[in-house]
Amino acid sequence: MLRTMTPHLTRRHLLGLGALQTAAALGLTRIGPVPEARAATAAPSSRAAAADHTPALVIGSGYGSAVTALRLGEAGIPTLVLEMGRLWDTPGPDGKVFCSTRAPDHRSMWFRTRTEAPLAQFLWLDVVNKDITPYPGVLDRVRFDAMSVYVGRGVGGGSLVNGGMAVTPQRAYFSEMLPTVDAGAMYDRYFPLAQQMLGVNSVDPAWFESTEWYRFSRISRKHAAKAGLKTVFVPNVYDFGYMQREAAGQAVRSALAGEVIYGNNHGKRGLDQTYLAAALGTGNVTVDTLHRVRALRAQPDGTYVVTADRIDTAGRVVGTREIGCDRLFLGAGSLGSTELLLRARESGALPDLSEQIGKGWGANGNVMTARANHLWDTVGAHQATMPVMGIDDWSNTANPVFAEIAPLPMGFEHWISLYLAITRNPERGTLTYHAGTDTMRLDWTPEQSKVSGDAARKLFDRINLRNATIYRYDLFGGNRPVADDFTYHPLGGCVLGRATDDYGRVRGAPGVYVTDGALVPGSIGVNPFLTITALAERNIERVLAEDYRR
Ligand code: FAE
Repeated sequence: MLRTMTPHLTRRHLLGLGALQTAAALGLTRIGPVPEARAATAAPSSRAAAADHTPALVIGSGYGSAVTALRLGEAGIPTLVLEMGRLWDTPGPDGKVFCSTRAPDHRSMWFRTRTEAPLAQFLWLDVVNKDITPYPGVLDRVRFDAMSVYVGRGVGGGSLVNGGMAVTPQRAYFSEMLPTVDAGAMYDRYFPLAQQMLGVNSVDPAWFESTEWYRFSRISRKHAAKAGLKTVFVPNVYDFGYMQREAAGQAVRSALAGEVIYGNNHGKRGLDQTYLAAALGTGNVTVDTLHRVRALRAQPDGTYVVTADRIDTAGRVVGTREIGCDRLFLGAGSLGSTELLLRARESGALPDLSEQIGKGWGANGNVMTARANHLWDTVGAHQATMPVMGIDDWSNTANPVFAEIAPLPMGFEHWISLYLAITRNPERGTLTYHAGTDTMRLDWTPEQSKVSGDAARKLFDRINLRNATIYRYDLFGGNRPVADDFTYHPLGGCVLGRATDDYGRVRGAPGVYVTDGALVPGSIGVNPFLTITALAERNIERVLAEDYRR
């Protein structure tokens, strides 16, 4: 089932979407290659991939992986993508691929018996989370001692569950975080390329001003302005033309039906409809789902072997595969890629990996907070789930904060203004591997999170003071007005220029590359997927030009 139409569909996209639909219809865990697409590929590879060996292997199917798979496929290199989650393209008995935030079921979370939504309570009551049957659901919450991390699972990674905000970082801060990257090339070429490929668009300002669905944003804008703060529109990959048709009753509702963190059935351009569809359309890319990579090792001839467990929808390991590859691209996300490299280093499988693996991890300064409005400042029972506006106080050197005005689509008036603040937190944690339990830990303390929480509070104290409003204490558990102990934006662990060279080549393992959010050193000042995509484009271009010409 095609969830939404991508604009400017190329023949390659259509071929790839066909492969996705075929796999979904037949219930296959292997997607592609499409025979027609192979024939249409301009530069067919001279090296066919043997069953247990592939020229290029990509782990994960999020932003970094999807970019890498497309560019490898276009270059005619047979590429196998291994993704631990499932393909999200088959409707359940209710006719929908994904469940909504208001009625979560087994599809919502990765092997849980109860959902673990970011907002745990309402009026201090445990009414948000629901009991569910364990299943490879689309959202995971990875819990460490003092921080938990939300990630997407499935073909498309985080693009399946995220809020779609596609934000370009401030150039000065980008250069501060990634000083060895040529910012000119990024801002002139790779950010625009990523925007175009991901289908980034913006809400029509006139519609925004008039629609009931964004009343919550306008109220927060008014309160920010009263405190002398500037707001900006934030671009998104959700198709706003589709959203306007939803509002007009001409299209099936998705963003206007409470769908977001457990997936969108329509309107959102996930990677399975953009980069991954185009990658499959090259005819050189295959995706194997429900394959969880557990180990990597080097062969004496300079190739690599990956060990992957095949799991079923009950979570049982139903087989194990050993797959050889000439080159290995890690795109399992900040946590996934770092864990694989740490385990390989500590187990002696890749002993020459840098001591920098695991370092430089950060939560992008994430903080959620909520304010209680006056009775006359209604936020509306109807709220679109895609945020389109942020309070931009990043240039305030005393307390830089970029705070998105987040929806809380409960279907009734609740007078709550909700925010996801991104703060400039210089604290970094370290990921470490413990062989006895075969687990990865995050060395991160509540004090390190407090730096983010305090910065967010400074901004919202100011807004509350000017508007004579207060925080909500009933939403995050423990009577807290801010939640700084979870993140949607895990970054770092294999930082560019430290654990890798300046293009993601892993130090101490020639032919192994990191492609994802693990490259970004803990903070980027805005929501990160556009940066991860643009950086992956830059890196794979260089790798194809240099490493494949040798
Ligand atoms: P990611 O997209 O996480 O993909 C990694 C993939 O690897 C996943 O599909 C995993 O299942 C898979 N994987 C992991 N380990 C293994 C393994 N061992 N074997 C096989 N497969 C594996 O990586 N960012 C924005 O810019 N804007 C937003 O509006 C936004 N909202 C968000 C809302 C939510 C609820 C969440 C969770 C995140 C949000 N993010 C947002 C963050 C964004 O989705 C995230 O930065 C990117 O998805 C990270 O991209 P990566 O390529 O690093």
